[in-house]
Amino acid sequence: MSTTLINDVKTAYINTFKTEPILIFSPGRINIIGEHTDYNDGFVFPAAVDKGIAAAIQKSDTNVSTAYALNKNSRIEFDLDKLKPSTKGSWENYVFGVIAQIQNKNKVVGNFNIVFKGDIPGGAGMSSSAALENSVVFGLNELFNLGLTKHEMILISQKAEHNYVGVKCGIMDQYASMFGIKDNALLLDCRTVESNPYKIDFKNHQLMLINTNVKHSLSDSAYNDRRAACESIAELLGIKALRDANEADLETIKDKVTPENYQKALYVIQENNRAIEASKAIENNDLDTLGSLIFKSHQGLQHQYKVSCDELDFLVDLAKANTHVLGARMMGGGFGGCTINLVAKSEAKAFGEAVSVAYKNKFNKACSVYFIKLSEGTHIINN
Ligand code: GAF
Repeated sequence: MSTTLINDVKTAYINTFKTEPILIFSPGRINIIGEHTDYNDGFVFPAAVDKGIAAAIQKSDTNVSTAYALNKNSRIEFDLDKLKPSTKGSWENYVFGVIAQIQNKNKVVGNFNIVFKGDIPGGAGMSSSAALENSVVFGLNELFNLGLTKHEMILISQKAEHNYVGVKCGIMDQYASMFGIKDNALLLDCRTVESNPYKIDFKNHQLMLINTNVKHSLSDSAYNDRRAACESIAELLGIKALRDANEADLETIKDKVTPENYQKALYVIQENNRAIEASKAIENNDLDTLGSLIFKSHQGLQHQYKVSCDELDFLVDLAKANTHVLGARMMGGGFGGCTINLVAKSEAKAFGEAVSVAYKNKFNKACSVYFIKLSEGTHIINN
């Protein structure tokens, strides 16, 4: 976690509002494997990271509330009694959405001011949005003694995303951001919303992210379309969610669905199994198996679920061609953002440099390489 980030929001808060704020850090996340399985009630394997959102928040004694996005130098005042979704794509929807969901639970929020700043680039697929939502709900819970549990808070964050942002996301991002444990990844069962921590020490290997620095449009609608397709197939199968199906079940309705949707459902069933197998591979310290599951996951996301893009595929192909990379795949919703790579520590820097040159030559654009630490979930920073 960057102390500069914390100092920046604190200084901006004090300069603007002349009082001492509560400080919160809410992390983004990575996901080792289990992509697009969360809204199918399946398994995912995320971890909170040391990048995210720092927020300074305090009650206001005026009759308006203020939110100040420091990265964008954008500040808005609003009336808590007149909240409605703002223009699609605008950052204030994350804040408004959370407040509106808290109000829906008949909890009373008073006027407040919040200043926040993040160090996750937008569109990186590392869930800066869940980090922001969680920082707001966590801060308001603290300020107004709302008595919300962490589980209630993440459901509020998720609903904010559904109703105000317009993305029918699963629970993975909000969960990982809220419940992260230092040095651990969490095997999360998205049906029970309970997880098992796995201490991650890959010895001579490490995780490395490469950001394509692209975010293709239509990703939100494509996301919602995929979710709807999965739900309709589950309905056809007479089950609650695709997590309850196996490949043989799917075979029985093959002629009732389009070949495209069949492949999507097959991907979800297979990816769910891969997430569980990955946890066993980690338990057995079998990084070759873990790596090959990660490559297979990308294969499925690219060809079956069809949420990848040229830039991501290019990065994964480079990883495949490098014997020091055991596994690589796109991470998050898709259509841009980062790849996650399991790479030999001694070769990570050289791999990052080689990829950067090749990517620039191919797309005339820079990619970015991140080495992340697995970190604690949303928490208060004591001054
Ligand atoms: C996005 C969503 F927000 C998550 O809920 C999850 O579905 C992910 O895409 C894909 O695994 O990050």
